[in-house]
Amino acid sequence: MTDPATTVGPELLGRIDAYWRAANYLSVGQIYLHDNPLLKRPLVLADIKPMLLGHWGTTPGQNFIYAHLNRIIKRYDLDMIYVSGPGHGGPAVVANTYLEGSYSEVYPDISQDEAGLRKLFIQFSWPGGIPSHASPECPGSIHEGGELGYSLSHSFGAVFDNPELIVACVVGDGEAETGPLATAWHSNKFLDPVTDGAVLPILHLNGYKISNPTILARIEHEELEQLLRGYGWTPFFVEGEEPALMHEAMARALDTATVQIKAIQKAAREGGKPMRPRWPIIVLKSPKGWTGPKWVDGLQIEGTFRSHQVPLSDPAAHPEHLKLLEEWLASYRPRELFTAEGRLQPELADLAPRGARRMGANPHANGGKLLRDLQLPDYRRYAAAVPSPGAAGIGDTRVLGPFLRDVTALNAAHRNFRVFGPDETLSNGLGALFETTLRQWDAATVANDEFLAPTGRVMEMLSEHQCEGWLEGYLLTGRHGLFNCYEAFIHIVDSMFNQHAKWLKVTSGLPWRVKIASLNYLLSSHVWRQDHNGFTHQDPGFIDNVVNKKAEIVRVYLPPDANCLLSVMDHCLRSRHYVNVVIAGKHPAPQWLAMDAAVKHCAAGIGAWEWASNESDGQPDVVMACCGDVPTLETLAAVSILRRELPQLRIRVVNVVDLMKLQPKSEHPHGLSDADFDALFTQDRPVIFAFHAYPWLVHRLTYRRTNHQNIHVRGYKEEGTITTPFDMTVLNDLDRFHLVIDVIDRLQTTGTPGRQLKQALQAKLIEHRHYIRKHGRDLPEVREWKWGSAI
Ligand SMILES: Cc1ncc(C[n+]2csc(CCOP(=O)(O)OP(=O)(O)O)c2C)c(N)n1
Repeated sequence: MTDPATTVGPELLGRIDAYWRAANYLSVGQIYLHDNPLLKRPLVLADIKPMLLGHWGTTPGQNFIYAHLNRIIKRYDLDMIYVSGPGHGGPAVVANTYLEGSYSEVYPDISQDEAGLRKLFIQFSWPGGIPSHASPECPGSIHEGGELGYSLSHSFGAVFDNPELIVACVVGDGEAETGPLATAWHSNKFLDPVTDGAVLPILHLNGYKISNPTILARIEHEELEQLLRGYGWTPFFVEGEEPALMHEAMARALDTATVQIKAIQKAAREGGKPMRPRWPIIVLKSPKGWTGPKWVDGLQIEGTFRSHQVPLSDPAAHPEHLKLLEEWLASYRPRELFTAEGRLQPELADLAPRGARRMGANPHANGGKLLRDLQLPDYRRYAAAVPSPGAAGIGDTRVLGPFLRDVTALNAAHRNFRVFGPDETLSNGLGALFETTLRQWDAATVANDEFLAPTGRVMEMLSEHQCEGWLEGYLLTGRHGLFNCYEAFIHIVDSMFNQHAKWLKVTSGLPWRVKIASLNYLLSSHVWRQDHNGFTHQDPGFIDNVVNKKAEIVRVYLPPDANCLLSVMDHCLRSRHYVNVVIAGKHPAPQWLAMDAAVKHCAAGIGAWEWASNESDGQPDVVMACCGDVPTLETLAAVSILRRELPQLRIRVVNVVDLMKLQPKSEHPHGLSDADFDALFTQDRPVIFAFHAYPWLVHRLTYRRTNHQNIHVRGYKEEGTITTPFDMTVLNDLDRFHLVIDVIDRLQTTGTPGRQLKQALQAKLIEHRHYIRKHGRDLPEVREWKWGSAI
């Protein structure tokens, strides 16, 4: 490998320094200036924004990195995007995309002249303007970095199946203390140098967080180096504060890293031998708030935590700060950098890459541009046979498995579909995937390992954070995917989901951002069937969090059986710019709808099941509603008892697949109109609603409906343990016997037969309790119950 260091001469480094100064100038301008953008006259108070908001500390380091990345992109003709871990340094990405011209292309109003500069400055952290982070509004960004920790995972997601792409990922040394980032270093064991691109992490060791030192900056140099090597990286350190020396060191490090990346890829791609490379990483140790005010009000600012946000506060209250600000801005020598008209000097503008090579214009960072539709097989071909309701099923996700297998196979050539999961793909019943693909794994393998290969479509690491972050990065760069997870542990990524949903909301309002594929969750091994694991694994609350998010973005589906699951999943994989949550069981369970009926039911999202109901004149005495596979089973079993024991009772069975149907139309695009809701749930009849998750959610969604006061919801009440499947429902009052008792209690009209039935069922519940304790399994009549057998 040649040492490329000597190839960057002083003239070029001098221009890079000027470019860096220009970006720093624009960054300070964004934080402070309301007018006088080129400092053509002395600063006065009226030139300063009334509210000073933003983060300076991280910004000059990121400007430094961006300027140097521009050089290597041009030198090696790299296809590169930039991920800003400390994305709160928004001024840096805005300044750099403005300097390279991509910003003005997206926002022509922010032109590359004095008027545009003025607007650029005013809009930052300004009402009606742009946020202070590397927000979706900023071209080139796939990662806001507001909530720290996900930069490396996003970066790896972006380069999977993008063999020519390199993501330069700035990792904050504070960010590196987060759990997700700490495990993300291991992503290098999952990257195939043949079929994937590369991530070049740049650990930004500026030493401080908001008001604390960072751990990585306060361990010995050798210890940090060992840590990074231990994670399988080859570190290159760029350390100091003297700009001229730092430019030289950074240029050398980047050349070396790029040459190494290219060499690794060449060897792997030509050699044909599986390998796990020790990819390069750069550690940039530079002062926080570099080039900013050194001391203010007797306190050191540059090189300390005090530079994190706005180093010079409120010049109105501190007139001397105005002078300091002017000196600070002038220190970048703006007249050397910009023409009198406010354009970047041509010899500096020339440093930026051209066209789509500019990091703000790279189509990978606007993934919808590259998105191609998935090829989907006809899901009806995978249907479970349902000759009549109640037919035996093998486990709903196990029916879905072959469909996903064939989705994978059909799109293998395009390499644009992956399934992610924290070691649960087999456990969740999706083993059929391994008939066509393997788990991607570049670490060592030994005899008896299963389904591991350097390249594969299934990504499994026991980190829900990585699965989520990888998938988000994969989707944001224009591909498709599915995250399968135990229902209880998807909570681990509650917050990541939040951030992704926010991203989707904002980008859906930006006409230049092209819609991306939806983020699809398949939650299995759910609360009602955690027979192995018990209470720790029982938590259906993820969807409580999900429905907080914008109605335009979130969809929640609870298919009652396998054919409905197939129909729902086909729909989700075709959809764009949503978060779809699908909850489905993996255990053998009765099937209700043949495929044609399932398609119709899922298209409607909710509906009365006439075959299970016995109302004749559209005037039921009671509505038995159910949502989720186990609640549907218990409801139908309850209905069969009611129909047998209280045959005069008129019952309507309503099944809900699409949870958002419950919300009013004004609140969610899927919501039923009030008239339709009333037609299904009546205006005044009791509704016994058996629900998969926490019962309050149904109340939340229906509180405005006419008949809300008559809706009685049974769901998970945080009663769980290792017990029989039926006992789980009993513990939470969701079982068939409780549901029947609920009907009797709500209807005062069942008279003596009702009272006797209630008594018999109460006795049955006691019998159940004794039986399971003695035999370790459910009563024969529960285990062997079949729809139709007892009606
Ligand atoms: C998950 C999360 N926790 C806390 C914060 C609040 N916060 C914003 S910036 C910051 C310090 C970041 O330090 P570092 O990653 O080193 O970035 P830099 O020093 O470059 O600003 C913190 C704690 C956050 N944004 N995200």
